Amino acid sequence: SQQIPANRPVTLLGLGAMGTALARTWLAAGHPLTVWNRTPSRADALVADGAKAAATAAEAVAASPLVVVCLLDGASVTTTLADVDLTGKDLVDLTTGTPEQARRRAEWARARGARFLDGGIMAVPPMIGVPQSGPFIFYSGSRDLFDEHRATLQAPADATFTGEDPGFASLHDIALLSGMYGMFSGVTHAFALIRNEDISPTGFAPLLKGWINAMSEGIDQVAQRLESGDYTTGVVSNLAMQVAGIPTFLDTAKGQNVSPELLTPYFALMERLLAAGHGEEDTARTVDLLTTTP
Ligand code: FVH
Repeated sequence: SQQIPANRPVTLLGLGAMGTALARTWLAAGHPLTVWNRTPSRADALVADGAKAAATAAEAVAASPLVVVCLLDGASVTTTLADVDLTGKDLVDLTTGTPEQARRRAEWARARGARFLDGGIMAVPPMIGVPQSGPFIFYSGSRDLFDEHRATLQAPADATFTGEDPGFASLHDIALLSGMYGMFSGVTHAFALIRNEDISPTGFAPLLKGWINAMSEGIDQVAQRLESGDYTTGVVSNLAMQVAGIPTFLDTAKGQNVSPELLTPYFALMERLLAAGHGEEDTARTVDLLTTTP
């Protein structure tokens, strides 16, 4: 069988906060690393640590079969790679974008003779290369490319393949981040409620964290109900009971001089479900109110 070198060469385009963090992990793992950045001085510290700086993006791409891009946005990727020969290259784009942009990028790369993987980074730069901080990166697109370069892609963070649809990494990324924003909107409202009272935020925080951790168990139940289509079995806090409680939340917010604007959109969905006769069910059905068949 073919011998695969342990530390394969990597080319990285983009040395912003994230690109620099990625670069450091490949250097630390002993990969020959070629870097390029629009502002060349950002490569200086990496060159001092063993990276090779290319004068142009084309020169950087020519240096390695595996080319990783981590730039600001899709437009900067298009500009950077516009006149670059990608024939026979394995292109991995870790720039954040939409699923549709990733699908278009996959077509664009294929037309230029490259295999393609899109990536969604679930980490901030200080978490990269620090496995105990829990970073991971979603990948989607060419399964072969992923399998062949898996060891290299694992250096910065755990690598999870989400499917051959190139849009799936981005879709998973944005779905998880959306869940995060939902959580923080609840956290924001909770802190606002206690803000003007003699309750210390640092004393309150462990209570809120413990409650949210306990409630996160409900994520599995939502998933099971969506798959089974059964929103009634084993319901412990049905929709009718929860809708009856809405005035308590709104009156408390008013009493604390807190705007209810972060809570009311979700309450409105619950009220719509109740009006449609789903009072005995679980709130998981609100997912279906948000989705329309394409
Ligand atoms: N930093 C974070 O917390 C998040 C975590 C999750 C993933 N994101 C995404 O990663 C991409 C890069 O983010 P970044 O943190 O490295 O961003 P910056 O530090 O702002 O660096 C931007 C790099 O892009 C280069 N660049 C910008 N415009 C162009 C252009 N028109 N042509 C070529 N390069 C361009 C910029 O170059 P320079 O300003 O140094 O010359 C930086 O290398 C991003 O998609 C995040 O959403 C990070």
